[in-house]
Amino acid sequence: MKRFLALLATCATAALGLTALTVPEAVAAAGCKVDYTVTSQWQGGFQAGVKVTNLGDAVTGWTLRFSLPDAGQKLGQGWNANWSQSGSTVSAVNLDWNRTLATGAVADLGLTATFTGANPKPTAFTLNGVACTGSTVEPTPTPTPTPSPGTGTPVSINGQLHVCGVNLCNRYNRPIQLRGMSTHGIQWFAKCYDTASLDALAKGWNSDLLRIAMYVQESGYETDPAGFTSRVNSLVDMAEARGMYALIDFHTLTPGDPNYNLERAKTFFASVAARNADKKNVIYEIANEPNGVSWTAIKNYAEQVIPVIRAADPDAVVIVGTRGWSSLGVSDGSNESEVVNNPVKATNIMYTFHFYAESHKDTYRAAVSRAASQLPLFVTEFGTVSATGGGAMDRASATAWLDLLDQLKIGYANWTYSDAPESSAVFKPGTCNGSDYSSSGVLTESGALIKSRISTPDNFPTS
Ligand code: IDC
Repeated sequence: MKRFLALLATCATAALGLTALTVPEAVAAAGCKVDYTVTSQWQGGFQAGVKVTNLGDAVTGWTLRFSLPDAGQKLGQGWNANWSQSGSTVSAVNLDWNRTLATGAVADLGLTATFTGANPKPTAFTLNGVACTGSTVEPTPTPTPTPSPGTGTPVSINGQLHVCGVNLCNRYNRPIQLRGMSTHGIQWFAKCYDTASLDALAKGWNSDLLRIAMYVQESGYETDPAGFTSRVNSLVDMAEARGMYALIDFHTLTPGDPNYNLERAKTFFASVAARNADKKNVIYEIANEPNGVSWTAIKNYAEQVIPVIRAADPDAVVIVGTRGWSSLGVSDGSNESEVVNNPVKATNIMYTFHFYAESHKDTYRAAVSRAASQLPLFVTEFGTVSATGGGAMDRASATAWLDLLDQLKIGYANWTYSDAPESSAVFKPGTCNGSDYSSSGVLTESGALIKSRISTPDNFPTS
């Protein structure tokens, strides 16, 4: 059958008088099937999943096209492909990691769009120019492989990460959860991040990531841009050498409007993105906790900083802070809908959610539960204590949070991997003067709980 189709293709090529040289590398698929589902709809907008099954020969490089029947339908954001719209035609071109589509394989794409009329379903789906009418021809079912846990470090197993729908996916395009630690302000606690402490974090703690909290104010980046950029880069290298992901946190806090630091952010991210572009372990967090500022202003900031990162490092995941100290707006009396209804115009991005277990409970958990089916979320910072970073640990709330994040496969970093004299620190004061970062004697109450949670096996899927 395949040979017959190949022959047909050859005949068609010959009949059109084309030479072999004009046949693009991405050959036409012989057939395809599209499952298009509106997964949520709100006033004037919707999100849809588009599953494309290749029923023809394997292709390396593909373009999906379809037509939006209503003039009011306009593409917003798309993921797992490069999306564009011209007139009523929408195109989705493969990304590097999903360019190969074997016979029977599925490309799982998604998009958001606005609409004004009845929101009819798209029509005239084609894959590499071939109509996707394949609902009658079912591909030979390929058994779904059982995920087998990989051996190696988090980075050697998972490789370059990307956002897939609402999840963070590894190089096998499987959702993963990263669990790890945040530094304290590197301007104050530099001594806590040396060979011994990072060895312990990677091995004794089995941490998947190191969040590098580079404060911008409070004696941080603004006082010595070159010095802090270089400190961040060397921590990225130390994480990489130990197989951990590095989350570069542009730790804005006061003032709360990230636009106050817009020019600094552009300068900083242009530099770190160019320097680390070839690494697989870097994730960019562009604004720690916007506060006292609208979502629109945060979104404007993101839409100026993200292109700077993309220009230098096109495939890295970028995480965008949210309103109300990265509470998805909840701490300002709003909620996730302001983001869902007005997402940042960029692909391969996630949104930040932060919590402190003693201060943020059921209302916040409810918001995360709702938002998790609509937005890619990453808890880049959380504490088991109160939002001051101190006070008693709230074990019940912290456990409820961590169970929820595990269940939703939402990645997280705990505040802080340091010996700061406050209950959110995982080490007792003075620990960073020595070289023991693993024994139970150096841990605070929060440290013991957090270590027990993040050191369990990851079982990252490898197929
Ligand atoms: C706190 C530190 C504290 C420091 C203060 C400075 O724990 O030692 O003096 O910052 O601004 C956040 C922030 C984070 C805070 C933390 C605890 O992202 O910078 O760290 N927190 O207050 N958001 C909610 C809580």
